[in-house]
Amino acid sequence: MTRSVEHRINKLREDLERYSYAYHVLDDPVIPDAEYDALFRTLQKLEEDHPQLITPDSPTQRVGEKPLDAFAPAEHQVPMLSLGNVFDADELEAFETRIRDRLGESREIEYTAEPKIDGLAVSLLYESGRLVRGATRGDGFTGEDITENIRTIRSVPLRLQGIEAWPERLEVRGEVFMSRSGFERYNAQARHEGGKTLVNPRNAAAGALRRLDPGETSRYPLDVFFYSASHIERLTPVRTQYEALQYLKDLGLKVCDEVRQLSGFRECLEYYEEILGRKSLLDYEMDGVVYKVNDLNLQEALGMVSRAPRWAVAHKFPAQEAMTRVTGIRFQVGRTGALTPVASLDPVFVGGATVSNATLHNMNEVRRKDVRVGDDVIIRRAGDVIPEVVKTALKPDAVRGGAIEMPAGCPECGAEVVQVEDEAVIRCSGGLFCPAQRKGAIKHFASRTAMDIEGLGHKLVDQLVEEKLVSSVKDIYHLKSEQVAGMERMGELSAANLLDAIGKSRHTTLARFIYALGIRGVGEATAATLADHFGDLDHLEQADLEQLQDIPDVGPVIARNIHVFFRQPHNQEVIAGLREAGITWEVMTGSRTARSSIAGKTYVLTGRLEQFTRAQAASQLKALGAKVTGSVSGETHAVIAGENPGSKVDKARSLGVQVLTEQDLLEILQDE
Ligand code: I6G
Repeated sequence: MTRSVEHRINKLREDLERYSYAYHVLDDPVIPDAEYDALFRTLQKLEEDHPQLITPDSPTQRVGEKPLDAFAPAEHQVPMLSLGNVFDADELEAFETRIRDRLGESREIEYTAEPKIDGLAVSLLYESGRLVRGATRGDGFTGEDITENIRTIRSVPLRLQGIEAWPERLEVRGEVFMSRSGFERYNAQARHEGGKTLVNPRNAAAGALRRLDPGETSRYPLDVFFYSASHIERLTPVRTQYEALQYLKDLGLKVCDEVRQLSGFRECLEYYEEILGRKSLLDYEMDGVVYKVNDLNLQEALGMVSRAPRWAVAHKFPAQEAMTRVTGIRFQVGRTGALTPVASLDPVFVGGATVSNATLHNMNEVRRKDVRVGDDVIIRRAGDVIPEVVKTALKPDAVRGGAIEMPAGCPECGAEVVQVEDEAVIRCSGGLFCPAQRKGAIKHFASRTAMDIEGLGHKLVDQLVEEKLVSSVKDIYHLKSEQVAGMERMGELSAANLLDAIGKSRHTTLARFIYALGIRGVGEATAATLADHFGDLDHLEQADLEQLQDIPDVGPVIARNIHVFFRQPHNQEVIAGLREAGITWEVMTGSRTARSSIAGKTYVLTGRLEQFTRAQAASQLKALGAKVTGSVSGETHAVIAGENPGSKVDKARSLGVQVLTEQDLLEILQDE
């Protein structure tokens, strides 16, 4: 009896999967909805009567019953990178030129081109063909485990289709989105039922994917396109991006059908223009197109820069614009003291959201655009970036207010406002005495991509600073629950949760900690590069300007910011306080400096070198953790002698210190 039931159940599951695939992935239904529903109910009934036969990948098991308390962290096996952008034909040509130069390639480069969907990046893990995990992008290294929510998306297979043996592990990346038709249908239904309507598909998809109750997520019409895979171990090797996408399709994973193979940047431009012309006819929102070098070997040869692949780029669509009126202009003080002029606007709906504030960036822009209170203006909103005022759109008879002047004092603390020569930005000189800067630094420190202290939101930070309970980031770790519970909208439970989150943040990564310090110009990618390079904070703190500048992506300005930051007594005191409060991270033994065999050894350079100046050679050695000094002693590991070396070589010989040639130096640098 059970065997025949099992057989029926398996057959129903297979049929339902096939019908669902035809409907949700191929967009080509093969049976009427009512028939599908009837078969689904039959399966449900059989499983109800024989619960021992329920398996997690049954079509009836998409929606888990229990809401979660929180999303668990999900570490990505391969980091989720970001994409560089180009905005016009010249920038695209430059992208291609960079690739050709790097590869020394004179032939046309082949690309794949596909829409850049305006959704949320996700990473899905299949083990032996079964979906075992779904995660958000997060900071690129660790996201949130949203497996239960991903399972509710009908176009995500819970079990891969078989064309041959599945790879043991397959990690696929894609974009979750809400189709325009799904969005319209949802809103029509909501209006009909007197429920809440959604504002735009992107925010709706983001909100739906972050619901703790998968039952709630399943109410939204989410969809997905996959665009890349890693851990492919298969019989037939995949040689190109295009073949990889074909492989994903063969496994039943949904791939956008606008993907093309193209040759040279001119064909990419044609693709861009063509798809831009008909983008409103497509059922999904997109903010550009993505080109990728097709040949996977070339992708590998090109590698990455700043956590973005050199072999791919997003070509963004022009931003969306609207007209409105400026009702006021105020200056907002950021965490680095920069005063940003912000225009308050008559609210206007643009690019799927209502906008009532737009940035004017800096005083140079205010003067150049000559924006005044009362002016009609054009504003622009593009993707996730803050809306900006593009220009005035004055009527001929417009009566105008006075020109906007740079404020003499900081609107938050009254300190003098200064403009550094050659810099467009004006800054409050109050430093961390300015409450806005202090609040900004603390908010940044606690933010999700920094120390990730859940519950320490902007309003609470404002209160804690105003009540003088927190004046620097180290004070966060000395907060008492009764102090927190006394704040507005906080109770004992939320205070306990916050203290718990603060406790958890004590164990972090070096990259997050460096980023959290808020050094000007050091974003997430640079912080990760610094962590990777130095392996521990002590090495970074002690690094000199040359060592810092030698790191890819760290130019002279950022190198100076880092150098100055670690030499300020106030910052040293805060870092010491944080360490005393128990903040720890793992020392990265795999870092370039830590694993270098010359780290800690002392070298002396003398004579004229052929390949580089002595200063360049010194800084490359220092970048690997070596010391370079001017005089030879018993501590010297080796003297590197160029042409006409002089007395240092004699001294080395007399002390028994080895003397190396420029060629030896090149080999050392290459080996490391
Ligand atoms: O964010 C992305 C969107 C679309 C991507 C991407 C993509 O391909 C169609 N591809 C890569 C390689 C990355 N981000 C890093």
